[in-house]
Amino acid sequence: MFSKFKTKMKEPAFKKKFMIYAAVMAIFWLKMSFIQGGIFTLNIENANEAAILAFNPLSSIFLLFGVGILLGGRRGLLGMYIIGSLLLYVNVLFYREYHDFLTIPMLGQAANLAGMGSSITDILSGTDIFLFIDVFIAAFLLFYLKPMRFKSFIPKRKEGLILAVIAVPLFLVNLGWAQTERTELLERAFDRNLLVKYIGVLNFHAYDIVLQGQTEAKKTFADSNELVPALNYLNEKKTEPNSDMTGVAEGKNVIVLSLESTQTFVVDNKVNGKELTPYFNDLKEEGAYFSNFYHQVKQGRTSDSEFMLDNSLYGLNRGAAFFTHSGNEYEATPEVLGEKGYTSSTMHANDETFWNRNVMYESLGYDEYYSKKDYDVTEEKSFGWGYLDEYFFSDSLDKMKEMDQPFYNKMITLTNHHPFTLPEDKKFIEEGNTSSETLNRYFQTIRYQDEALKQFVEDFKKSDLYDDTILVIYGDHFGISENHQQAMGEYLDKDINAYEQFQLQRVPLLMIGEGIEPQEHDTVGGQIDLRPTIMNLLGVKDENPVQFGQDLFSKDRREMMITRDGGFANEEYVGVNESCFDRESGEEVEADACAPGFKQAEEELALSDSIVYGDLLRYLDETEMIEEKEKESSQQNE
Ligand code: GP9
Ligand code: MN
Repeated sequence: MFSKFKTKMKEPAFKKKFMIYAAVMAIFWLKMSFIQGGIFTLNIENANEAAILAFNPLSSIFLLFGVGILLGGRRGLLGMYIIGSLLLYVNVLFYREYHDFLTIPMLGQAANLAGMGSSITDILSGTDIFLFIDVFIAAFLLFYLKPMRFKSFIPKRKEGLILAVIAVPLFLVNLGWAQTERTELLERAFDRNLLVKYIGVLNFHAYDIVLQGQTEAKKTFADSNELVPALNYLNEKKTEPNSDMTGVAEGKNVIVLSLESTQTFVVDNKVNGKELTPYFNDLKEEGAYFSNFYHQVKQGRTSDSEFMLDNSLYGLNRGAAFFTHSGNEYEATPEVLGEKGYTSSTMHANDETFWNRNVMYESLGYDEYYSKKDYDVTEEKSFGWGYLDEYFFSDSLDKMKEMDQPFYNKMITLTNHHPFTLPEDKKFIEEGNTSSETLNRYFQTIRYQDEALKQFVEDFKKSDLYDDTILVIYGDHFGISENHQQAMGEYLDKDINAYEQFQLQRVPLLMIGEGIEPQEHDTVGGQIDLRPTIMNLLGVKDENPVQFGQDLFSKDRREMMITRDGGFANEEYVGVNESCFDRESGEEVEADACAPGFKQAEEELALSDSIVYGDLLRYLDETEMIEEKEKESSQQNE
């Protein structure tokens, strides 16, 4: 094929035609590269990323122009050039205003766009006209250039098809290359800025359309009957919360503090003879501390833990519900508490688009979202992922002091995030000395976080808020992955088998406040249980029946924690990857012993998925009405 191409290139007419194609594509590529590299701020971190950014427009250009030619020859090509240019320009405008990229669910969010409408004159710039000069050049090249002995440029359908087909390998190369920087880029889909950086803004739109199509299809085929199995299951498994704890914190503020990548193994543990969390170790004596509490997140990481906290529904096995199902109807904690007079807010000093939080928090009913732009983020006060925790904490406390009470406020720390790096003067202990650099540094960032926590809790105790507030602190997920098993084994001085790896998924949970007795609890639970536990402390009757968690203080709770990949821990066993272990001793036992646990895990996860994929909470009122009527008629019959 290549030799055929070479002979064709010798024909002057073909050569000129080829050059026109190349020139039209090149000017579009130049413009797109300028927009992606010069107008969007995508934080290009190294030469590899810069090269990916330069390469990623190519596949979309081949596809766009190929389809244009297929549909309408030369006119089609120019038509697609104009459409592509307009799409880029809309993104430029949207980005200027929101620092974000348009998605289909966002198009449906009239408020966002209305907000943009009011400020449209502010975001238009006179120099934007330069972003369209190339359109005229393209039109000239396509329609008015009459090279010698070459009347006009007439693209053939076959050429359109070839261009469109070439787009496929170009995209695959792009994706493979991008995955050298970020694994599972499309599956994890955590941030639009990252996606655009790696696959380009036009491919991002194509990806968004596919994602939306899948979501819509599942939703469209769902109906209210599908809610019934979940309601029956939850009804059957229902346990009453601990009545002694009901309302002990009635009317109080709630601060939920999510500690980044904080695992239970650091609690009461040392490195080089120094405690890793000296402050937390003492603090936990002041409240209810749960030592068998697990994170239950999957690809959605922090956002999955937030999803469970606020909905008591499981995150998804693939992708992040925050990203894929932000358009669902939810009846989440902020909304339920809002009906009881609470104001709600969430604080996290990262980009507001990360994990699609700016969109999802609205769906969950948060009144306020304080993100990076609301903090005094300067270079001196930042490192690694951004704003250092100590400053995040102090700014946040100031904000809370001004809030309308009672409030429900979630804070999410950032510094103790992979790759666990710190400025020299924030390293309060020596690095560890295991074979993993990551783990060695993790000890230092954990220690730093503990110091920041100390400053926060001590200031909070001195503030007027303290008496009227309960504080719930939990770890969002693991920081040290399975890849560092060997080093973990060196540190903990034991062999890290499947059981130990499972037990390492425990994260600390501590609840402090008047009425919460200081005590260590060993009940087996997870993030799914946070909402019912908090609601019971507040004495709020949560009318949403679709919750998979149970009150952690309940005396007859089920002692069961299900991980997103179908593993579980219950009172007796730990079931993981078809193996079964005695939970206390860690000895492997007959697989049969775990069969009921695995079965329940599978059933429960499938039911939770059916709710999220089918957007079934939108039928909640309808189903409840039917149930009410059934109840009434059965009472009348009696
Ligand atoms: C980013 C922070 C970290 O905003 O939540 O995300 P993670 O990678 O931990 O999910
Ligand atoms: Mn996290």
